Amino acid sequence: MNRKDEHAPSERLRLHVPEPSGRPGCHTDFSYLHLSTAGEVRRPAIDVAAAETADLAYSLVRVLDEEGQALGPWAPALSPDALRRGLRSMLKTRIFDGRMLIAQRQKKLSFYMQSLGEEAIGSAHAMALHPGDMCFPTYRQQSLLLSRDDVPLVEMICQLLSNERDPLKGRQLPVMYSIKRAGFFSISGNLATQFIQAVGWAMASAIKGDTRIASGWIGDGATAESDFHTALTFAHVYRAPVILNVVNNQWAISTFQAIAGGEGTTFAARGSGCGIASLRVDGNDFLAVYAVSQWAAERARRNLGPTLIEWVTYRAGPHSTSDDPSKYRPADEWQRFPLGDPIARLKQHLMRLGEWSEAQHEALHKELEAEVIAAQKEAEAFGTLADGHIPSIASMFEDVYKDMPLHLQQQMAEARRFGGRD
Ligand SMILES: Cc1ncc(C[n+]2csc(CCOP(=O)(O)OP(=O)(O)O)c2C)c(N)n1
Ligand SMILES: [Mg+2]
Repeated sequence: MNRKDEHAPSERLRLHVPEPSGRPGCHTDFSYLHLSTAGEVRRPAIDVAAAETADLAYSLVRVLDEEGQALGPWAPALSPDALRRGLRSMLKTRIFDGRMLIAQRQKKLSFYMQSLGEEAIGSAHAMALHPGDMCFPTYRQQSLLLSRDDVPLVEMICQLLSNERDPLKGRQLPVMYSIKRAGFFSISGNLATQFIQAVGWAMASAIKGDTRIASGWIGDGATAESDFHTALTFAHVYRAPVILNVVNNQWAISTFQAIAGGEGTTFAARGSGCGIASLRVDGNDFLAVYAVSQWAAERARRNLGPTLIEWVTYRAGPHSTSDDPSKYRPADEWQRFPLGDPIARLKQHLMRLGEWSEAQHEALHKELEAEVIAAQKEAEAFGTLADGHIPSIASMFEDVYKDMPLHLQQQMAEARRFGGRD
């Protein structure tokens, strides 16, 4: 054998390109999710070392079983009133999303993004936070706002309509709210920035000796951004008081979560690899979401460090009003998703406890629908995109500098000359 033969390659090299197991017309095989049974996964001590949570990054914390029973060490002690409040937040979010979607189709707003199927995550997480804590959400955490009593629906709808009462003056895309008093940081369209901002804010809170914690949000797809990894390093090194939420809803527009790296491992495992306590949790289980959020918040408040949580869920609607999912996934995929519908699951649990009935559910649905319709009517009186009641062209140039510099004055005059209305 000469030297050349010795090093001859035995196989042509190739790359692995992950593919979803289902496509339009072909059912998804959801065995890739690797589920645990309800009540099975252990609950570690609050001061557990990050390295000792490694197994929790590969299992799935679940509380509610198929029959609606709450099982195991993560079952939280929530009163029936608190559970009914949670159900109300989720239902309100779903009804709000449904109405705003129709309003977009009626051209009253330019764009909308639903959180259909993901309502438990923000609704339960919000219950674990304190006033003054700060969330750095993406565009799919409206349930964080809709579960609060101090954010009027009219204010949210005016933002969506970009009308004259829009607190953001039409400068943000609809759904990109900014409500500081509600602990809801301005949504940035640049994904993954939420994570570095949340960690930075949490570090600042600790530097100031404050008691407020941060909660950062990211989707499965956006974890592929370098900001995600930078945020984990800072959070780990300085033990920042932050909760790092990864919402794995299986899709990033038309891209399956495996393309962002969820195939051979989990998104939660990214956290434990970085020395951060990490858990993978059933995001459609209101009780599991509350219990794990509460655990992570307590760790942050007690200077025990950051926690990364992968919420496993399913984006049941299109990515946005500009998307058509029938092009890339089976139409009935949500019905077949093994973690079910978060609203139906909490409803079933409450009914099992004897604390809820079909009649109460129907009445709540009607009441919330009337509330959303009334707020929409009130907000529309301040204008919609369809009737042209939008902020003046001048508002594009205002509020940037204390005194408008000459070049902006010139550009504003030019915009007006070329037909911009005041
Ligand atoms: C840095 C960055 N890259 C790309 C985009 C375009 N974009 C908007 S939404 C989206 C998909 C994000 O998917 P994921 O993070 O899984 O969140 P989801 O929409 O599923 O909630 C992309 C690629 C963006 N907004 N920001
Ligand atoms: Mg996603």
